[in-house]
Amino acid sequence: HPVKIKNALISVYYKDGLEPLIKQLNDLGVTFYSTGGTEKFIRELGCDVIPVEDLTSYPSILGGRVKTLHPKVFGGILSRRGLNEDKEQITQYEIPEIDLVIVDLYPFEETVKAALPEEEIIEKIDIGGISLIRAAAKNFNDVVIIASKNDYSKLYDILQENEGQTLLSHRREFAKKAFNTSSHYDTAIFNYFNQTEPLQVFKQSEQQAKTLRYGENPHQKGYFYGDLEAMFTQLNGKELSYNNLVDIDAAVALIDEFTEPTFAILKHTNACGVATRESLLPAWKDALACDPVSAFGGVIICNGEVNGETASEINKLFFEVLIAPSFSEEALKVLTEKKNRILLQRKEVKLPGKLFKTLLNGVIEQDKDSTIEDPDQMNPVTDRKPSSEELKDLFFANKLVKHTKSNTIVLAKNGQLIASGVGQTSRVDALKQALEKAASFGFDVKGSVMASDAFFPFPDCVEIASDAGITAVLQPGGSIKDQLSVDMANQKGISMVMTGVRHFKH
Ligand code: 93A
Repeated sequence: HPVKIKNALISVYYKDGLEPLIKQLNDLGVTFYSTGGTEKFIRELGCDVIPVEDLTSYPSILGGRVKTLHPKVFGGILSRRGLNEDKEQITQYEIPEIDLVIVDLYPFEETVKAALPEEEIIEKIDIGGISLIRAAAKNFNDVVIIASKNDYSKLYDILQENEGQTLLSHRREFAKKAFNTSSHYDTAIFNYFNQTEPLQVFKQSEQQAKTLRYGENPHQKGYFYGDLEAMFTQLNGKELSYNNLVDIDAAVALIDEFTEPTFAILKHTNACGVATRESLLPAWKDALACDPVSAFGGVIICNGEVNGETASEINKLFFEVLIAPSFSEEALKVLTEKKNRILLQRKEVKLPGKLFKTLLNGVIEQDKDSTIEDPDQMNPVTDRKPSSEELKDLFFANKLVKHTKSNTIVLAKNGQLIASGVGQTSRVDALKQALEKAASFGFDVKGSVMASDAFFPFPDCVEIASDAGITAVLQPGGSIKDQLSVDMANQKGISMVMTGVRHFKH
C-alpha cells in the first residue's frame, strides 16, 4: 500500500547532501522532528522543525547519550497502523505516528581508523540512531527508513515519481538496506573489541594510524601505525603504499650493514643489485649491472649524498623509491622531473629492536637479527684458507644473505653482488638459480664467493659451486653432516669458513 509521509524524524551525523530531500519533504507538507545538530541544520534551510525534546519532554541528557531513546519517539515508529490496539494506545499517550526516519550514524569506523583514544571511540558507538534504524526497518509495512546518507537521493527520486508516496516494495527494500547498515555497524564494533594486543598498543600510542591506499593488493585495506615523518622527509612523489613501506623497511635494514659507499636495489624486499665502491657513482653503476631487468621499478637506497652526476645515471632507470641521507641541489633538480617518483631523505633515528608478526589467532614477537659476523670470526675449516680479498667478499655476501629471503645463496665478487637465489625450497635450487642468473647477465662466476644463510645438509652445494669456479664458501655450519661439505671443499681445493651464526629470513 502507498504511504504518504506526514511526520519524519531526522537525526543525521553528516548533514551534507540532505538539503534537497528536506526541501522536497517540506513542500510535501511533512512535519519534521529532529535532534540538536540536525534540527539547527533544518531550521537554517528555512523549514519548521520540532525539537525531539519537545516531543519527549526531556532534554538531551548524559552528554547526548540519551536523545531519542523514548517511548514517545519509538511508539510513533513501531505502532502498527492497521492494529486498533496500537492506534488506541498511541492516541492515549499522545504519540505522533512517524512515517519516515532518516538516520546517519555516528562514524564509529572512521573514529577507530583515526586511532583516537578509546574513550572517544566508545562515545562513537551510536545507540539511539541504531535503535531508530532497527525500529523503523522492523515496521517497514508503514514506515520508510533511510539509514545512510547514500540513500537520500534514492528517496528523493521515489517521492518525485510517486506523487510524494512510497510503495511497500520501496519500504521493504529500504528496510533490507537498513539492516545491512546496522549489521555492518555492529560488526565494526565487534572487530574493534576483538583486536589483539600489539595492534592496540600501536593504536593507543601517540601516533595516528595512516590509512594507506590499500594493503598488499587493491582488495585489501591497509594502515600504517608509526611516525614516518620522524624517519624521512619525502622530497618528491606519490604517497607511500603498503608495498613501498615493506620494501623501504627491507632497504633500510640492508644498507645499515654497510659503512663504505654502497648502493642497493631491492625488489619485493630482496636485493637484486648491491655494490660497495670507493664512491657512490661506481657503486650505483655496479649495483645496476648486477640485474638491470629486476631493477626496473625497484626500491633504491644508498648511504651517502646523491650528487648530480649519480642522479643523472639513476635517472635513466624507471624506479619506484630512492632513499638517501641527502641529495645535492643538482641531484634534486634531475630527480624531481618526474612527479610520481618517491624520493626520501633519511633522518638519523634509532629503530625499535623488536619484530612482530600476526599469525593464527595471535602475534609472534622476536628480537631483530642485529648481529653480523666480522671477518675475524670467520673460522676457516678447510686446508685452503681464504685470501684477504675472498674474506672481504665473504663478509660482504654474508650481509646480503642475512637480508634475503630463505633459502638463499649469494654469489659475490669484488664487493658486488653477482647473483642470488632467493626464497627457494631447497638450497640446491637457490644455488642453481644464482648460477643461472649470473650467466644470463654475462657474469663469469670464476673466483667469486658463495654465502649461504643456513648450513648445507649435504655436500651437493659445495660440489656444484666449486665446479662452477667458486673459490670460497661461507656458511654457519651446524649440520650433522658438516664434515661431508668440508671434505668436498678440500677435495676440490676451495676454502670454506663457518660463522656459527645462522641468518634465516622467512
Ligand atoms: O548518543 S546516542 O546513541 N543517543 C541517542 O539517543 C541518539 N539519537 C540519535 N546517539 C543518538 N543519535 C545520533 O545522533 C544519530 O544516529 C546521529 O548520528 C546523531 C545526530 O545528532 P545531531 O542531530 O545532534 O547532530
